[in-house]
Amino acid sequence: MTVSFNSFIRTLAVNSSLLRANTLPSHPTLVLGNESADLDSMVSSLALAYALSQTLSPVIPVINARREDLALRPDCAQLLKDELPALTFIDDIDLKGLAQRPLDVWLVDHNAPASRQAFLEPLVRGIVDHHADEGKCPEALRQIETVASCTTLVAQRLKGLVDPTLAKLLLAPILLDSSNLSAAACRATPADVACVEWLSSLVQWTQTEATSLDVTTSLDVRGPDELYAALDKLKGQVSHLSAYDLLRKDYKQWQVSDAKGRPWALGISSVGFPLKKWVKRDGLPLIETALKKWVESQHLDVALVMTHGKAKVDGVKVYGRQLMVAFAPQVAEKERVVEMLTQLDVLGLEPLESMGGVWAFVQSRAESSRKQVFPAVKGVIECIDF
Ligand SMILES: [Mn+2]
Repeated sequence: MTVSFNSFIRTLAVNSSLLRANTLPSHPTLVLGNESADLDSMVSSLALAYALSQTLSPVIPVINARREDLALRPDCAQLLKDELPALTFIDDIDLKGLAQRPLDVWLVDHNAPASRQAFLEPLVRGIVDHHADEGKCPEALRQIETVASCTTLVAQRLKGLVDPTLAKLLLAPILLDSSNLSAAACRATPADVACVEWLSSLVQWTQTEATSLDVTTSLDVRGPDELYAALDKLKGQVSHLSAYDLLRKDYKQWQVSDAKGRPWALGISSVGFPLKKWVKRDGLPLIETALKKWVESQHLDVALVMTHGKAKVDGVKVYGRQLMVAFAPQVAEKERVVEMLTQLDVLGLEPLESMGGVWAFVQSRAESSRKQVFPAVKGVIECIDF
């Protein structure tokens, strides 16, 4: 007998509160998204937990960010507002404590546990992801395919189970991650396109035109184009965030070993704000201070900040990317690492500024997101032998 999405959410609310209280009696399966906890990660973990709950119980999605950080992600808060009470965030639970008891883990939207969650590795039973395979957890069932949105892979597992509510949840990250299937963004694959077509036909779209204010508060829209526009607007509401919050809003961290076996803590923040606009707002010295504080608070060796967005070039709005690089004070040969980064084809770096140990570049390969940039930077660190 199939479990409806509605009844899954009701059961989940109960199981989540038992998990939070550490009183869940049986052997649970946790479905963990990645630590940037963007819309793709949040929807993928919820929807994969629903798919798995057809055969396993209890299955509980875990949002890999702190509950208070949801305020940094207005698109997620809005789309998932009805499901929110049933959701578990990483700071709601004692993951290390849970890992001491019978526990199965599925990773979604990443394929290797975050460096601070490496203790989960032996517990990972399955992986559904769209990032470059890091080769961890070889025993796990794995589905790693290059699609715009991990949600596409999860949706494919839900054929016959998608009601209008779930269809809209699934559609949202696929539209965001593919820039509404735009050809210029070069992200959508035939699988994403097919998924959007299928899911759009299942959503109950509204018939009446809403004001733009209504749209961002209710997401009650007439079709996928309006849904994309509303989500993109919500996602872009970052101008109220401090420089420090911009660095932590969409962040991932890894541990990479160099050629001499020394571990490097590498963090990459993605900031949906062109550097020019950011510098105009805060000034470069303030951004650099925030970045240094960030390096210190996360105990990083290297921090990369990928800024991106549309900015006016000769009166025309053009999408572009920039990259900032900062190091912990004790890192030797910072200049040499920067030089190696500038030689990466995937980045195409053109120098902008360098002052006070922070380097800024235009990233001329604007199509390269963190998905492409992380493996390339990892390759640089793996070569370091000084
Ligand atoms: Mn993703």
